[in-house]
Amino acid sequence: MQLRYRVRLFVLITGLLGMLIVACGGDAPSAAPSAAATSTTVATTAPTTVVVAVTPSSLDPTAQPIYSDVVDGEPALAVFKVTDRSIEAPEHIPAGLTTIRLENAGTVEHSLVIFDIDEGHTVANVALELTGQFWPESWAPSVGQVTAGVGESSEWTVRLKKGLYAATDWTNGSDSVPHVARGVFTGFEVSAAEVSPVAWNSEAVEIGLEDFAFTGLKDLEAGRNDFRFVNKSATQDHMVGFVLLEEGESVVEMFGDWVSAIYNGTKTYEPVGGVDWIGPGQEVEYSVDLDAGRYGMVCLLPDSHPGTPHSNLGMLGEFTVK
Ligand SMILES: [Cu+2]
Repeated sequence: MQLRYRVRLFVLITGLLGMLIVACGGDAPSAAPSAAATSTTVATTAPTTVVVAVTPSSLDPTAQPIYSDVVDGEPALAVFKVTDRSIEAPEHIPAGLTTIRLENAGTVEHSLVIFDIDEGHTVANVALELTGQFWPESWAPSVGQVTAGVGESSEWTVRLKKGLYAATDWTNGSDSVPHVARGVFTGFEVSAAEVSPVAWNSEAVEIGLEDFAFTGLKDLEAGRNDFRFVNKSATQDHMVGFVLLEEGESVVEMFGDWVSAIYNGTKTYEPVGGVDWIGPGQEVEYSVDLDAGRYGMVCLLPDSHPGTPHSNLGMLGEFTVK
């Protein structure tokens, strides 16, 4: 588990460094993460053998519906079943508070990110952009990303508004090819107005995501904890990653100089989940079971310019669960 997470974060950070290099070149104003990095080298160019699938993965017309209507004031549930080559998902979802669930039916770890696409752009545009190592933030802001191991699921809740959305996994497979280039993407339409609006969970612990700090952290009780992450930045994507700290460890020591730490290759830690790529102004809900212990909260996403991880800029926190 620890090794897996270290490798995954290593892939992330090499992606960030690829982006930094692109950004310094001055030709990527949208701050594009590299989707081509591997776990052993810092790749700065896209694989040349990628065949881009430009149509959404096909849906099995006989499959059971995987969108459930709202029940008892709860958010609706939309299930995204991700394999190594496709995403099976609802094509239409009514507007409103919706829980997006990633079910990993593949043979490797998968992530699921959702983009809210501006008019005039398509799902294929998003897939091509990500395959070419560009992040489509100026015309398709992301509304969150979660990750799940083989046979596992992970979910978060967002308020969907009318429009076209893309769902994909842009992270690399074990062959260093981004899953999006293998056909792991699809699109869905969110229709019109909410029929009966569902409110955010008023009991949730609200965590503010600011440039560059977490606000609202407090000590919690063991068990299921409900959070609402509110990105208060006008320009930056942020994430919340939970990590379990061992006796005597501090999150600043662990992540305060994340770029150096990852290249030392000596630090391991216990992942406890979280939500990545929450776009500017977005708010999401996320629930997680926490055992008693000390936890760190980290944002490892890159500053738009020059690409420094937010953790290096102070976006770190600690709390205790009793
Ligand atoms: Cu951040």
